[in-house]
Amino acid sequence: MRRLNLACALAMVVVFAASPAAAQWTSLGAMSAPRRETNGLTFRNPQGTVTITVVEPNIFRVRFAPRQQLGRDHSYAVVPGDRPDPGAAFKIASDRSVITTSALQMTIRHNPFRIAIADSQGNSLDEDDPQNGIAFSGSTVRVWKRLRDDEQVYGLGSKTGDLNKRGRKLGGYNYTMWNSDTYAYDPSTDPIYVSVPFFLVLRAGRSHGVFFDNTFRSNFDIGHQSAGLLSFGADGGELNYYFINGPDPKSVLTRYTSLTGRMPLPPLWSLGYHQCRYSYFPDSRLRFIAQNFRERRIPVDAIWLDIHYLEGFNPFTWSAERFPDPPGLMADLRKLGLRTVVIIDPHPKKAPGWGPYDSGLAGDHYVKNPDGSLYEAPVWPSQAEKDPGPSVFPDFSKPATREWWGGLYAPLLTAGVAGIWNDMNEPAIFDTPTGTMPLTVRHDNEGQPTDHRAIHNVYGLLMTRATHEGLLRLQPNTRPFVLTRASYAGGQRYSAIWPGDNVSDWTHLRGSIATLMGMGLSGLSFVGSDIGGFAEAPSAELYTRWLQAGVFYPFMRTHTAFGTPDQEPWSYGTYHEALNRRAIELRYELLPHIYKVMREASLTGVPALRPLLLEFPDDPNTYGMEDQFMFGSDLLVAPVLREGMTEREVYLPKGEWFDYWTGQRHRGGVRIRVPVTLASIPIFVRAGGVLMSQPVVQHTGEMPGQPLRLRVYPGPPREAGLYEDDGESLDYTRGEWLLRQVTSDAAERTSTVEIGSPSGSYRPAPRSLEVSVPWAGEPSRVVVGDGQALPRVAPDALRTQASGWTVDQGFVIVRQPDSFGAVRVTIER
Ligand code: MIG
Repeated sequence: MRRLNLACALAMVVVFAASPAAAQWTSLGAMSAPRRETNGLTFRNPQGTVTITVVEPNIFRVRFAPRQQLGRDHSYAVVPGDRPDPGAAFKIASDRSVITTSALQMTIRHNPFRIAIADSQGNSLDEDDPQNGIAFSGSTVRVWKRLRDDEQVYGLGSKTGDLNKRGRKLGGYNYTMWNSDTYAYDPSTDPIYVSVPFFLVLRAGRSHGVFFDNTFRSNFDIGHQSAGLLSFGADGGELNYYFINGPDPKSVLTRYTSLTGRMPLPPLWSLGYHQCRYSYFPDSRLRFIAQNFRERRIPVDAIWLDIHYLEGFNPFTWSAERFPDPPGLMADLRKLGLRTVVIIDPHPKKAPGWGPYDSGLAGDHYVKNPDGSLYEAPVWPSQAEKDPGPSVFPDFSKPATREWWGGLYAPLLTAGVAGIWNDMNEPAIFDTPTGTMPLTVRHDNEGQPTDHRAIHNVYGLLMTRATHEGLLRLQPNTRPFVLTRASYAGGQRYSAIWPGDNVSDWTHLRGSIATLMGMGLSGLSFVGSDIGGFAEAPSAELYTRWLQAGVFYPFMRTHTAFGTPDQEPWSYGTYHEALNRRAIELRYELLPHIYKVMREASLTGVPALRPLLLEFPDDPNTYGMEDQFMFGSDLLVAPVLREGMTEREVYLPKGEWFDYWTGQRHRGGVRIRVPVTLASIPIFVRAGGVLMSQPVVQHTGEMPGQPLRLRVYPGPPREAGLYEDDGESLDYTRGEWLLRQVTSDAAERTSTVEIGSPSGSYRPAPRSLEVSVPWAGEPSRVVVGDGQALPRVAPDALRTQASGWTVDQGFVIVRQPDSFGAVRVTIER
């Protein structure tokens, strides 16, 4: 199976390599003076039409079609909405037009037609290549731009290989967008499951991005065919791209996600640990797994049902034999604090007389052949033991179909399902050379019918949209949880995304970091790879290391393929069970912090799991760094990613850092060597950082009433927001949250931690607040507020006291009831 896939991938690359050479490109040539539009310009000549629009002062949009009129202005990625007048100035001369905003200047030379963008000081950021510029060939459109030696390129969605996309040599163009079911892919497989035609350029700390909003098969050449050129284009549709200014890479992401939307705040339970396999069945097996977690005291929040829970692999059914009482099972799991997530694929069986099939037919919801007949094809239901048959496929590009599909989840929710897993939505089809639908099948395309070439890459996105919107309609005050395999730019609005069928080997563990960081740099914040690897089986050591790295995957789930050995945290003997428990416990200790960072990501589009370059864009050492990462802006994580290590090198950027485990202080700007054991997860905290944590809980339902622990690391005064809400409902969108700012100040003789007055109307259950500060030696006094000195107690006694302080392992810990209001703690030397 694996071989076969590789062979297919190679064949595709070869076919593709031939096409650019064969293409006869027609360049745009000369344009005469443009027509002035609201916030833009239109250029037209016999070859085609170009419009330039100022979206906002930091975003320009360029559209080109080799026709006299542009098509419908429509996007599945860009969030509609009115924007304020960008206040652009236009100067039109005979040979050139210049558009100036408060941040950017675009110069358009008319003959030959070339675009160049500079910042307001005139520093060039992006330029069409003098030789090529915009061109077309048949229905193919493309643009060539200059690529400088010192430009790094990131993003492009879910990709294998290096974080830095420049310099990859695979033959042909080097990155393709065409959602593909690529079981057991390897580091050179491209494309895989998700298409995000967005990239971010970083040059000496200065950053901008380009979003090519075209859903056809597209490709990006990053200095491969010619070292000084970056080009991108698609097999159809318009050349429709946005230039997005920085100047820092975080701003690029914030602006990119102002166009394509942001991840909504996930339910807290979905940030806990998930246990999955292909497949847990029958029901007694699920109960057994759940009981093991609880008896072995290994925290977990969700257990997953893969395709064997279904009757004949048909979505929206239950196997009566394996799962005779789904509501009873799920209620019992819920009593153990476990939620259930079930898989739903986009291929209902063609089964006349079965409700969902019939209602889809009656509503005209299925993809059709060009002659108007139903498109039918074999997917999982064709492999059913009893009564196998072909499937039909919802046309998610039709709004009414999305609504119908969303409604089909009602019985699952009623039965107690908490989350939905959408798989196979590239879409994957069995027994065809391409693995997907014929390019000729018909889609509604929101009222402008088209064929599969235009819809393929958004099929998964639109399925998750149907699911997400359906869940919200059915349970309007519950945050939906959806996981998908395929998606497109903007997919972050509807679901978490996992990069499919990886392999249980060390290369894949290492590769997951670059892939997930690349997804984060493409607007996809809620991501995680299959822990332990999907295909094949990990060694005990590999599984432990993978769980340790997975503590910092935004989405943390173990998953493995059909027929592989058991892959539960206890499947590798008691020694590894203890290590695995400890890794998952760390996830739960840090969950308040993870939640707070995810909430920030939902507001800014800056991903939780992020490459160092996002925090240190001026430091070239970070540009290719993919074996360590940041979680939020305060935690630097350097998991052990190689077998048999006793030491690992960690790069600490300029500034001061604290070892998370020992409190030891390190000056940055250096590489250090950290001794490691099988238990080690090297983590460093940036000086000035504030971490929220809690004692270990077995699931998120146990969090209310737990003490909130704040670890405050002295450093350059920084503000940190402590965010909390009910973790489950949408009340937070109506002000039901608790947000407090923490500032800290370390002087020679005193250290002060100040928690500001709260905003928002949410208040957690009564609990203690524990503030810890790294501290060498013995404090003389600890004072709360304006004067009350707290009693000193022994470390063991602290947790039984309402208030007091102690010194423990390099930290002063101060405990008192959380008033949920402003409070100041002063520690005196
Ligand atoms: O053809 O549902 O990537 O996670 O376990 C395989 C069975 C279909 C592929 C997914 C994988 C899942 C599996 N699915």
